[in-house]
Amino acid sequence: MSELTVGETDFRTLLDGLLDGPLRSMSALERDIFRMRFDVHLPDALRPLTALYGGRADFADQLSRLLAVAASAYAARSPELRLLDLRRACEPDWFQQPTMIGYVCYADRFAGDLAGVRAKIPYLKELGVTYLHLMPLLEPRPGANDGGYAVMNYRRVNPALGAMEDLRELATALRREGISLCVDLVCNHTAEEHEWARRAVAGDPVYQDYYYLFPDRIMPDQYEMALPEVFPDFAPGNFTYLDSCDKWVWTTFNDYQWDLNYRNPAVLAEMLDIILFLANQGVDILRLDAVAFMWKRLKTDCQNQPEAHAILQIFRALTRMAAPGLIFKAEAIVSPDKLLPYLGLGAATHKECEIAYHNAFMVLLWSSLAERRAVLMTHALQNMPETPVNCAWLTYVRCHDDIGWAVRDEDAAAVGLSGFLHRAFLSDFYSGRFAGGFARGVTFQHNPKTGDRRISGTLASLAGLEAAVERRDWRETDLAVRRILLLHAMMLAFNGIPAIYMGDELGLLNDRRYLDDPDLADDNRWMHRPFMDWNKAEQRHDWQTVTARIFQAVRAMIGAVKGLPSLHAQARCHAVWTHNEQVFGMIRASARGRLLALANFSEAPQAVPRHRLHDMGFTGELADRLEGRPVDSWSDLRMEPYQVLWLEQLVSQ
Ligand code: OTU
Repeated sequence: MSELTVGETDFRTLLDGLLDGPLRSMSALERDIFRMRFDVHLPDALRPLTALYGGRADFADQLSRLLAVAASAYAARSPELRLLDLRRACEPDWFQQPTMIGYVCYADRFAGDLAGVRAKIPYLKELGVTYLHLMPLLEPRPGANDGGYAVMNYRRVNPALGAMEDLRELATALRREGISLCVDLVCNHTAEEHEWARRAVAGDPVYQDYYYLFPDRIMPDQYEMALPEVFPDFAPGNFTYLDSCDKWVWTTFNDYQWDLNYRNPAVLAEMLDIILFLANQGVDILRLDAVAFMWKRLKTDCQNQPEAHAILQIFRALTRMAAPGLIFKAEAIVSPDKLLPYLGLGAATHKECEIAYHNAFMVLLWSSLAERRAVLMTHALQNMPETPVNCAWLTYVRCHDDIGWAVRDEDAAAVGLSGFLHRAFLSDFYSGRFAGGFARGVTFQHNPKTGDRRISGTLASLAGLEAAVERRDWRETDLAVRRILLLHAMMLAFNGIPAIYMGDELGLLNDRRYLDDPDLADDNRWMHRPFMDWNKAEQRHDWQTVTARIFQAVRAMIGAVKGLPSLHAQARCHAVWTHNEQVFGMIRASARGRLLALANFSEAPQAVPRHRLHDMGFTGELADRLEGRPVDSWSDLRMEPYQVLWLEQLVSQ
């Protein structure tokens, strides 16, 4: 380490300063607990901190500022949450258990406001939900705000949803019902209306250093040469000219979302303070938005830089001192090799984020459905790096965002496809341009420079329900429902926390009402962020309806997952060849048990040869855990259109 490293004695002085400062009124035991966490986690904070700011003359001051933030948050944490911290230390795999079932919604679209969400806890429990992700709920800028991803005050709840006290009460109510709360933290950028941004515009140099501001286009032009565009359609380019102060500001996303400058340690300290503030409201999981973009480097795409990982590791280590019950979910929609490090690899193993979105799996599911073949998915998943054992994927079949066709050229080539043409096929297929297709999606962000076309649409509409119902075609309706259930069964069987997007459990279709709202109209992702249809939800008890068929089947699957130790997130997930290109297979294997999930991705019946099951070690009497039925052990395995089986051996041989 450099001469700027804080020496051994200084750590003691630092700790003493905390014990005599923010921690002074705590009991001896509480102070000892902090001391212990300080000893354990300080090295994990120092390593990345030195990497980022080790060259600064004020490094020691920056370090003590961060530690003071952690200590103050520790002192402010409620007794109930302190107990929760201890409980999670006793049960570190709490979020990996097969009982973790996620549900994602906008509070207003689901239930009006936070109090409304609380009133809907019985509905969530009926479905079997144990993890609730509420979409951005901190105070956004007025008008267009990218679905809440443009925050102007991180310490205030969006007044339309309630107050911070309502969030606290909701978190407590959920916890008592066994539901963990996940909330978004938009840590890459703020709204241009945030106080920091306003002060920057007013000329305050302290706050100008919170963002990437440039006096002219010289640097922006250089950066642009290697930068992609996230919203090429409604927010082209990555910089925005500010009339108010004659400067250019870095805006990766919309022009009102200003990227934060983490080269400035003050920004890191502010964000840590916000993280711990939210932890102390009772939030269990923070979804860290757009983490890949948090560090910029010339001549790169400014994503996945080592320093972005260092920032997350600092957050992780210091949060473990103050509020160790809180875990992190990385929102990094990047290729698998770039994604794995967000779960912590090498020296950072178990020291970064606990959860990350498995975008590739989601995309491959849709790709297999369109192709009626699982070859690409099998190959691509087999070539993914190993998942670290103490983590969980967030598995999903769609979310509030569009679907981008992240199929890698090398994976496509390996199975005889052209990556470019296959992605074009998927865009055509899901936007309804492909003859014989079932999907009703809409193109999102066509990029003429790259040919890239992403897709918007609800699960049910993309899976064919909208077209089938419109045509009153009952055979097609049946097939669409089967597709919807297949996708749910796949995300439930993969390793991680499955997250159902609100309304998919009822088969809600594309909602075009967003077109009437000028703040939303140019962003068709709102089409698949529908308002909850509580009248339709009532139909879930009427077995004759499509709604009930979907809801009750999803609910039954959730019930089945919860009773299957073999689906614990620590169990590895291997894609396997089934000797039938239409049937995808994956094995979940660990000391807890072995389960073979099979899915027929075609609308025709299929068979898997019995000898193939034997090869994979499934020899004895088998049971399908999804339907709770024994399976004939002698003949080849027959599968209905779009059927999924979760096979386990009854007695090990
Ligand atoms: C995230 O998106 C959010 O999920 C989006 O809703 C926001 O618009 C965006 O950040 C800005 O806050 O940043 O790491 O398909 O996946 O925009 C990737 C593109 C992101 C999205 C991407 C994503």
